[in-house]
Amino acid sequence: MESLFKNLNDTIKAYKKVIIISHCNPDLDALGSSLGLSCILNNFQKENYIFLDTQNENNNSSVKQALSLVPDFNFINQKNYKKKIDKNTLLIVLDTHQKARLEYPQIIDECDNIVVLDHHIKMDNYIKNTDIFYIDSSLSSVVELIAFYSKFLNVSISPVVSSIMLAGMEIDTNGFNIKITEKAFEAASYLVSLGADPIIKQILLKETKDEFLRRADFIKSSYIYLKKFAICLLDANETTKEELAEISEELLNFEGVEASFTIGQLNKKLVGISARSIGNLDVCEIMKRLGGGGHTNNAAVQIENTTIKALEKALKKVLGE
Ligand SMILES: [Mn+2]
Repeated sequence: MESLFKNLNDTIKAYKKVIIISHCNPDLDALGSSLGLSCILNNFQKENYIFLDTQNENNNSSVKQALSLVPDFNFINQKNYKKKIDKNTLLIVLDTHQKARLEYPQIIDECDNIVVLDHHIKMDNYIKNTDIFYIDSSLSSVVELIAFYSKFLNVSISPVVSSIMLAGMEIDTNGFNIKITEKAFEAASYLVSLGADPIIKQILLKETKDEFLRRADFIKSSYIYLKKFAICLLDANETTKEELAEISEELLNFEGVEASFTIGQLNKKLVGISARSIGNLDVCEIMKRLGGGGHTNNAAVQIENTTIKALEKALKKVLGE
């Protein structure tokens, strides 16, 4: 990681200003890492902006709450970003490495100088022609990477931003259960040393009762298969990858469940499965059999022109074997 950080220092120094951007439907890892990096750049007295539509109605409630705590950052959006881009601008992409996943994909074509920092499994359609392209899928979160960058530089991050970052780590690790390593705990401990506040973190992680009940309804209809697999079907309604993941993560809490699979309609054409395991079963292997991929305890597949029922049948066949 040290060589990355040295490289990152040199790259940032070479440009006059930095635009930080993350994925659409931002979560607290995307926002927390963006804010943390902005704090570090402020410390370098480097002109910097976070590309995020703070007024977007679709921002989730945690992100809206977090944004209300950080009014003093330079947020830019589709309407006013153009003036910030010239040959002296460095674009830093966090928490994704795919153009299509960005908050504003076309910015990639408008910026010549790009850094990508991510912790997802590398996909084929990654952003090319970058100054730095760094993916470490063993990291719990991009927050973890930014926390270590701050530590490496000995530059502190404000307690409020540290709290948002800690909440981001908690989300990405399903409550410090998944992808949690000694390093991840070290990053979390470092954030607490910077003043991350457990009360702010708890408030940020709250959800509305309606959000909880929608998920609870689906979970109520889930069932156990072959004693150790939980399967949940979200019939009819269109859903998101995030919701499928949240339900699978929740199903892992039930007694006896070693792996969970949530199947839902992502759009008119596409059906997806989000799979999770407590770690002793390799859900990546199971998803690979269906054409997907991922990690041992966190994997997924999306298939076009199929139905939820057909995918359920295919999944059960693989589980049976
Ligand atoms: Mn993340």
